[in-house]
Amino acid sequence: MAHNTVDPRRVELLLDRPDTEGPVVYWMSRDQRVRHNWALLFARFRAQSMRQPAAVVFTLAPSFAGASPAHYRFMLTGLREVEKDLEKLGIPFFLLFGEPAETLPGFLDEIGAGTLVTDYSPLNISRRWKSAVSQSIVIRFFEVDAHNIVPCRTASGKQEFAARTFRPKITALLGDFLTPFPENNLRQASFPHAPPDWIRAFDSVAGGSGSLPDAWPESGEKAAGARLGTFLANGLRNYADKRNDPNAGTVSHLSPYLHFGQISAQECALCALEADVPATSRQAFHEELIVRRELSDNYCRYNRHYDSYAGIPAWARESLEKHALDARYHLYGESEFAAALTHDGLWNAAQRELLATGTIHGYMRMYWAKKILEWSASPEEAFNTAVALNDRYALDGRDPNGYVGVAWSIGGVHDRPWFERPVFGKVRYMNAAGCARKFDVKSYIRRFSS
Ligand code: FO1
Repeated sequence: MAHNTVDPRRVELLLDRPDTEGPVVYWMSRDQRVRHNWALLFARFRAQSMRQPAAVVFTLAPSFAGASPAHYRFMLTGLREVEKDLEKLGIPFFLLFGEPAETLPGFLDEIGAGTLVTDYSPLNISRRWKSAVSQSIVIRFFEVDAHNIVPCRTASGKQEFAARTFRPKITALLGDFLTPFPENNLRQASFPHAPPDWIRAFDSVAGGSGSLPDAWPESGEKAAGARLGTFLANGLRNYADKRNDPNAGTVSHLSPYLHFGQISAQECALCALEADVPATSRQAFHEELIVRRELSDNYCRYNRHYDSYAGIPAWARESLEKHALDARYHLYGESEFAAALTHDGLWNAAQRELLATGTIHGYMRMYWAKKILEWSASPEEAFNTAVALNDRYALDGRDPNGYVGVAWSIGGVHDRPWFERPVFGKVRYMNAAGCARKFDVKSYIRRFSS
């Protein structure tokens, strides 16, 4: 690939209008970073070839999928860093308040935009926003997949059944797409613009500009890069054999940065290739970072019910329905789960990890969701509870990875039928004894006891 172009398979033309003079505007949403961002690169290359300036705009939605004020504080803190880094390139950053369809068309007219570029997301809210905006603009509108290494639409044209069927399709294309990013540090002549009203932004959605929960990671592209460096130096080595041990400290802790797009998965994968670690560790990390993460985008792209019980495969739904009337020896509602008030110390520790750190260790996340299935009045209620808790408390929630995590645990998505048992039917079962075989359950419970 030439040094100043973006692979056309990464780019989808959402609105085909004649080429028009005027600034090329990147409507940033999912990929909230300046470096290693294919959508920004595409906008800049196009601007430079048309001898036009580039600009970036972010539309702040008042309520996003159950996000808490703290999630918004994390996001806005990262966006302030984006604004400063864009400043160094002479690229203005604009912040609009309210529904994109109401604010973006007027803004684009105001600055005489000639092209609109946005980044790819399979989520329904993102699709709704883009089709609404498409109705009210008359300039070319491109969507660039800046989140996936192999563009989602290229990896597969249909919903995949499992990692087993998806992995070969990804692997076959990594040669084309797992490549170094072109640099584009040319500074453009900046054009006059009012700075974003950050005070209003923090006050309106983030409950003011207070500090983040102290167990949360620091927000922003720089902190994300530092986190990657630390993980590659200390955690990646044991990633293969300690990945299922929540006490081993080998988790990358990159998922909040990947969710908010403050770091590029492609950059993480490229750096892991350079790391001096056993091949098994690198492969285990690539499996999570590339295959599993892109499989969740695939599920959300091709299954509109990705965040609901209606989306799970027929074999699982039939089996869960067959066992819907089995006795539940414990029953909890969303508020008891949220407050970690179950009878099970291990489950409560996982919920407290979620409340304190904004994430649950991968292995425990499966146990956490599967026990919600076991202790809810119905499988559908369990699904809704798990999605609601994950979206409300997880820093990396409101993300395809989170929805697929729940759908796998409760609905057998990307998994296969197991031997039938009460309540779970043929959905894979997990219990505390299984956890105890993997790691020191007592020390995990101690770590999250209050
Ligand atoms: N994206 C936006 O474009 N505007 C928002 O106001 C916004 C809020 C938000 C809050 C929490 C959160 O986890 C993500 C949020 N996002 C927002 C980014 C969001 O990750 C992506 O735009 C969607 O997930 C599409 O993938």
